This record gives sequence, structure tokens and C-alpha cells, in this order.
Amino acid sequence: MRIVNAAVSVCSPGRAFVTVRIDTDAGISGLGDATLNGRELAVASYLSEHVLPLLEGRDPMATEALWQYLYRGAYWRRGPVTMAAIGAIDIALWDLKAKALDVPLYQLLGGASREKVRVYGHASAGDLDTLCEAVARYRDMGYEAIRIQCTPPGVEHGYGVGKGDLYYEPATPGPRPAEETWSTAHYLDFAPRMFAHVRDAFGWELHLLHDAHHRLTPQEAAWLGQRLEPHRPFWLEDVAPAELQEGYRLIRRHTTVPLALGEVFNSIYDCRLLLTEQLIDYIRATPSHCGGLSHLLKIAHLAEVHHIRTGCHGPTDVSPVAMAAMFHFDLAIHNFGIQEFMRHTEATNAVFPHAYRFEDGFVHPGDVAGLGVDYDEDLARQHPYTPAYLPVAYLDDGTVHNW
Ligand code: GCO
Ligand code: MG
Repeated sequence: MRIVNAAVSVCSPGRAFVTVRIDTDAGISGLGDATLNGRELAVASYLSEHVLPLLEGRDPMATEALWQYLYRGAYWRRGPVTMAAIGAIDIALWDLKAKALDVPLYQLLGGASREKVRVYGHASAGDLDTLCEAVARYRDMGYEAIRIQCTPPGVEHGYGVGKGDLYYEPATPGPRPAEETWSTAHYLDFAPRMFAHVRDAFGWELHLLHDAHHRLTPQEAAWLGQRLEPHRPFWLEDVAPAELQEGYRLIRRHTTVPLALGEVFNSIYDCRLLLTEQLIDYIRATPSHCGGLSHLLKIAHLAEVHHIRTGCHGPTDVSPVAMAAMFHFDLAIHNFGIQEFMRHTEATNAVFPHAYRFEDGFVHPGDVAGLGVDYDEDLARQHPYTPAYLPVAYLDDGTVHNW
């Protein structure tokens, strides 16, 4: 079997997605997701100008050799654009390989290590009572694990707070990013009260997660971790930026709160120290941003040796193609922890019909050969690309902060 064609397309059924399709002379095709929120066209052009033309005539079953060819062959290593491009090709090749062998993809990743994949949903609101209503809604849908986000009083914009009941979309269409203001002092005062309020209302029946979205320093994160310990969060996510991996030593020394990190990581080198020194508990790297399944498997195996579990990033800005790749991966690997599952809109699901199914707080990837996802290209063409940016955050004196 040989690759005869590889193409990339960008569409916006509610939000933007970058999709790769690889075709073979055997009539089998594979799909990959190259979406990089707010930077979609950079990856699309990296693919169409520099990567896709290299694939024609190659053996699509040689997933590892092709990965190394694209990674080492570029000379310029790593980075979000390169790794999203390689990730999309890799996911498409695994889809193709599983279709060629007529098995659901998880069978090639070790087979099922569990019956189903535990996912967490997103409850968010502008005040605590509405937050509890959102938590109850997710609980009633069967979720056992729920992320709680609430705008702190005194903060103009809270990140992670959805605009509708079930859908969360941080990027806004337009030629420039939205501007938001942030106050760490107000947030630190509020976050422990938010946990206490939700625990009072729901007791210990739910796993509660929370995302600090890179807004704190390691010292502030340590302070927060200590105050959240009595409420036993499932995890505290992205408490501080992690370019300085050593910074997490300080957080770790001061709190036992479980730490999750890595949704913006694009290679194993972003987390080598975090994993080998056991500075985190959950690694959030995701296949479409981190070199595909071939590379993510290596990260997961290194994590396993160090008692760290996975918790892949699964926001709306990852298409159903990469979501399916995660569900197969989650079902198969031993050190799976939890999977983020933000719901896509109906418009997105119509463009990417899929076999994975949510039931009572768990997802199963389905038993269709390959990933179990299709791409309706005619429908996709009816949703032309709409540029959108993630917001930029400022402190109240005008200093740029981490969004
Ligand atoms: C999460 C994330 C996302 C990001 C988004 C940026 O935990 O799901 O923090 O909501 O903000 O993926 O593109
Ligand atoms: Mg996050």
C-alpha cells in the first residue's frame, strides 16, 4: 500500500478546525487533526507547503519511520506548529493502519485495558449558586467528575466560563484578540470559597477539578494548593506556567494537592523533568498538539514509570478526529487517569460524524475499524474559515498577564 494523495482543509462549523486526509492506492484513507486554536493557517500552510508533498509514494504502515522522517528531517525541531502538523499526519496514519487491518484503533495500542473511559465535564458560572446549578446538570447527565470554574467577585472576566449551558468557546471571531482584566488577589481569596461552597452542596459524591490557567506564580500556587487540600480536588490544573519546569519543585514541596499540567506541551522534552522528578500527577499532553499518538505513547510510558497518569486535553478546539484518537489511547494504555470531554456543537458533530459514544459519565470509542470518524467535506465547505483569537489578559494597571 502506498500514499497517493494528502490534503489539508480548514473549516469553521461553529469554530475553526484543520483536518488532514491521506489517501492510498488501496482506496483506504486516514484522517488527522491539525487544529491550533487561533493559529490555524500557520499549521495548514506548514502542511501544504512543506510536509504533504513529501508523503506521496510512501508506505503508510511505517508510522514510526515516517514520524522520525518528519521530525528529524526538518532539522528545526519541536514547536507548536511543527508538532501539530506531524501530529495530524501521525493520527491519520494510525487511522489508516487500523482500517487496513480492519480493527478499531485501540487494538493496535495494546487492546482494551478497561471497559470505558472516565471523562470530566465543565460546570462554569458567574456566581456560586448558578455554578451549583451547572454542577447538578452535569451530575444528572451521569458525570462523576466535574471541573468547576466561576468568575471571582471583583474580576471583570473569568476564564473557563462558558457562554451557554453545555458549550464553552474561549476564542472570539474578529481581526484582534478580545482584551480581559485579571486580579490574582481576588482569585486567591475566592477559589477556596468556591470549593467549600460546592463541597457543602454536593458532599463527596463527585470528583471536582479546577483549572488555574497558568495565572499564578509557583509560590501563589503553593498557597492555593494548601487551602484546597481539605476539599480534596481531583486535580488542580496549570497552576503556573511551566517553561521553568524546576519551578514545580517549589509547589510540590508545599502541597499534596494533585497537579495536572501540559495542555500546551508539544514534546516529551517539555515535561521530562516534571515526569522524572514526579513533580506532577497527571500529564495533559494531547495527540494533536504533541506529535500524534506515536509521540504521546512515549510520554505516557515515561509517565507510567514515575507513577503519573494521563489526563489528555480535550477542549472544543480539538476536533472529533483527535478526540477519537484520545478515546482509543485512553482505553488502551495502563496509566490512564481521566479524559477531558468538552462537548462539540451539533454543527461540528455533523461535519465529523463519529462512533464514540458518551453514556453515564464514560465514553467508549466504538468498534468501527480505525478511529471511527468521518469528515463530510461537502458540509465542511459550507462553513468557510472564520478567523478567531483567544483573549489576552491584562492586570488592572495594564500589564500583560497570562491568559
Ligand atoms: C482546558 C483548557 C482550554 C483552553 C483552550 C485554549 O483545560 O480545556 O484550558 O479551555 O483554554 O484549549 O485553546
Ligand atoms: Mg486547561
